[in-house]
Amino acid sequence: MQPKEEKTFILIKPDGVRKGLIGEIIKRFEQRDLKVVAMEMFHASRKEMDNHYPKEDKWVRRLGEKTMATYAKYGHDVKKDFGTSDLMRVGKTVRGWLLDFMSSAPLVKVVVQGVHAVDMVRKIVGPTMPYLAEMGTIRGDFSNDSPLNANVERRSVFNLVHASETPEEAKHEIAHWFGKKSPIYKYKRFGVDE
Ligand code: IDP
Ligand code: MG
Repeated sequence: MQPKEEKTFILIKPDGVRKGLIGEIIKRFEQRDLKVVAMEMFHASRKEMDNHYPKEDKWVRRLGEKTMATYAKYGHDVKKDFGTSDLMRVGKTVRGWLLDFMSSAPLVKVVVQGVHAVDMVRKIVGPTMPYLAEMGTIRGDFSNDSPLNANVERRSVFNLVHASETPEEAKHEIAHWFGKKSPIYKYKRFGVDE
């Protein structure tokens, strides 16, 4: 595979769609010379979202760890909100909130292609927690959500966009959301491919 054929997967989350940010979000990938090669609006079922997010213990535990770290940082009692301090159980609860949120309104699925597409898109999107994301990133410019707030409200962090974290994750997610019915396109982009 040529470096500029690297692809990554993006989902504009319900908050991104409902804030009217579809165009703004896609613009930021395009302006960084990434090429949109597939795109569609759809409403995901909870089951589809369940197959999208990894189910492995390792991923669920990491989600639990992230949540517990926020509780420790702000001196809050994880047992009070979650009824447990078990990493897997906390992770499973947060994963459940994520499935509920992601199936609550339409999403836009996008595949973009370009050199270092996976890392470049993560950089443009910004880190997971909007309140920590730098201005200039999508999450830093359009949201101020924090897990402190989200966990108390028993919902996932609203951070506008999902983007694959590794080329392996991108491969799995592109295969999951784009099949024969939703093709990936090939075309030459001015200034990039010629
Ligand atoms: P990412 O979206 O930046 O890749 P992940 O760690 O993969 O972040 O987490 C998936 C999603 O789970 C996040 O985008 C966010 O919406 C949600 N999330 C992560 N940590 C928490 C938490 O502590 N409370 C509520 N939701 C969380
Ligand atoms: Mg992730």
